[in-house]
Amino acid sequence: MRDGVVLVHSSDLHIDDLDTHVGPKRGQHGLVGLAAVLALARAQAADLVLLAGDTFDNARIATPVLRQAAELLAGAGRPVVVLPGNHDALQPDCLFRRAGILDLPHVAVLGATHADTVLFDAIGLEIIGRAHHGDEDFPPLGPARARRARFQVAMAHGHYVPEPEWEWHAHRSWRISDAALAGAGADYVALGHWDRAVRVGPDGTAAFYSGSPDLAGSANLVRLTEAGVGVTREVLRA
Ligand SMILES: [Mn+2]
Repeated sequence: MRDGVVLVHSSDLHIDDLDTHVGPKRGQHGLVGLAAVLALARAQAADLVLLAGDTFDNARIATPVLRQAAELLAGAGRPVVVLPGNHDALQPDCLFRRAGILDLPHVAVLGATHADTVLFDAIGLEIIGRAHHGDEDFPPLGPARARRARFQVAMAHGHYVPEPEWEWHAHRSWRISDAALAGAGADYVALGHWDRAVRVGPDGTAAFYSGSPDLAGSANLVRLTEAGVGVTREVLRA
């Protein structure tokens, strides 16, 4: 077993049909972002890739676009853990199935291929996360869980709200509190739902939004070792 584990964390790729989302708000297609994230993982020899929600923009995406995404994932060369977000929530006629992604042996889709935990025994890593299943509100980050591996990473797709603003944001769904982040007990919390890359939460908690590839222009490179966690933002190249 190596000394540590290297992860690439991205989110909010919003892959959509090819003729949409190419205006000023989203200047780069989600498939380009996905290719760039996987290229970064390859260049860094990352152990695995985390996609923390809204990989896809909506459930109506044309099947050929879904197939292109599946082809990129098929060539990832390493495990990929996908957390369904509010834009790509799990549904009975799930887009991940239509894409063929559920058939890829090295791709885990939380809530579909795995309930809420993916264990990588060989590298001593456990990934936990609660998938979105629809529009209903729920706490995206669960309580601390007993460890089954030396490293534990939590994924969550939702809206971080600092303690003083909690009530002001009562209208929002999928709020993530300081208490939830502090109580998660994970070595790293991989967040999605925001387009910008930012660290959030109380001191002593390694909780990061990666931001989207097209707006942040980067992904998070996470190194977990016995000494702690190191996080850097890495520029993505198309
Ligand atoms: Mn979202």
